[in-house]
Amino acid sequence: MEYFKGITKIKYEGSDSKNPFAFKYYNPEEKVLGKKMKDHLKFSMAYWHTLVADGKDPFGNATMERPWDEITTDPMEQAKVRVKVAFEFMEKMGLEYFCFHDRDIAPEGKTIEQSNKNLDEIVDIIESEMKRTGIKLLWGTANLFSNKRFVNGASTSPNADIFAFAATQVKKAMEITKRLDGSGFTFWGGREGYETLLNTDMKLEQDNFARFLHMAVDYAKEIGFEGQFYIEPKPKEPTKHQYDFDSATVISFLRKYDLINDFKLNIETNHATLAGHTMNHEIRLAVDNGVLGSVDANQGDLLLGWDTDQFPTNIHDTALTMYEIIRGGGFNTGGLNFDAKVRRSSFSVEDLFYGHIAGMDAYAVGLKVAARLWEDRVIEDNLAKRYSSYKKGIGKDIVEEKVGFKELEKYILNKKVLDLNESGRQELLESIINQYIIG
Ligand code: XLS
Ligand code: NI
Ligand code: NI
Repeated sequence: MEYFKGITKIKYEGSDSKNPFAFKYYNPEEKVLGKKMKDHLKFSMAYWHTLVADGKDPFGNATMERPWDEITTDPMEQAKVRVKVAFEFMEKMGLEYFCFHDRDIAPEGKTIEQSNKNLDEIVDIIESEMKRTGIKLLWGTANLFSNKRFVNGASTSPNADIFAFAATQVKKAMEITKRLDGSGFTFWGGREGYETLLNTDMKLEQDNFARFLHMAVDYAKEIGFEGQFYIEPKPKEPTKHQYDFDSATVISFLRKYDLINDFKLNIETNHATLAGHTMNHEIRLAVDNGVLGSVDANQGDLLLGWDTDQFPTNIHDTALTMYEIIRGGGFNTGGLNFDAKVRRSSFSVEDLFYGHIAGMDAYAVGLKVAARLWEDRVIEDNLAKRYSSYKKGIGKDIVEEKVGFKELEKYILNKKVLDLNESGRQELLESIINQYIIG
């Protein structure tokens, strides 16, 4: 059965094309810095936004018109249809990876045994579709936030039974991720955080969170799951104080609890901006600390204070994001997962294609701009010059840790006239970036 009738595989037609069902910039086989575009970018579909989201918001009901959900009202039968829809969509889009939460792919049952049975049944179908198409699982995860039992968090719940339930759920989610040969497993904080200290033992909650992650690492060893674990930082939403606020917070958490060698970061653009950072700042921190793992590619609306999860279309941002990724050596286990949803007024099936095409084209442009900036060493040469005082003399002694306050005082007293500061040339650099974008 074909679900997207009349839509054929999306092809690259170049920037003059007026065909809305074509890539204007994403040319998967084109080589950039010696590697195919598709292997730099490793685009992935988020199952939850593309197959499950229905356009509900706090003020209105579902708007999405999904003919395949009308075929049956039985949730398991619907889940089976959605697998076929998902793979047809990815094939037509040329998306070679996907990501899911356990509860996106199969409905939760009345008991955990029933939920796991539902998962096994759907995973059978996913497995055969993966074999048929060659599409791979970028990462799996567990939904530890939708059900009301997680109202006070999962591994940071004040209720030990909930901690145990969450462990049981993650155990199964790891098993199916291993079965599908997933290259990663993500922990996004969900409701791991709190609203008020009046009722919260923050130290116990954070200690328990770390205990939970150590259990996951132990279990991965036990079952031979070799995928990469990720933590996905996010501030503010859904709890007021999310424990995984941003890259810096997560890195210090991982160090404190001796998890830094077992986890990398999955960094999301909209979460970066919610934390008051740019995406390139968040990636730079991860790269400099050796923990860049994967990216949830989307964009927020800077005028709104929540996670709008829009498809990325801002090529200035995709260029600077790709620059940091290239500078960090590119993806290993990770990729660019479109954790992005079409607006609730973009309710037709075609919009799912337009959204992904927009995002893939924006990242293709970003990649090409970033590659040229990298090859021409525009930013790197400027940095080398700006910090050159640390390559010689007293600066070299500082970097090599040969001097302390006393030696520096002596140096300054002898020196009398300091070397002049140099302009940071921010506006010049910004206009050069524009020049590279426009071409
Ligand atoms: C929510 C997160 C979520 C994770 C996966 O804001 O981005 O979608 O990526 O649990
Ligand atoms: Ni995400
Ligand atoms: Ni998000």
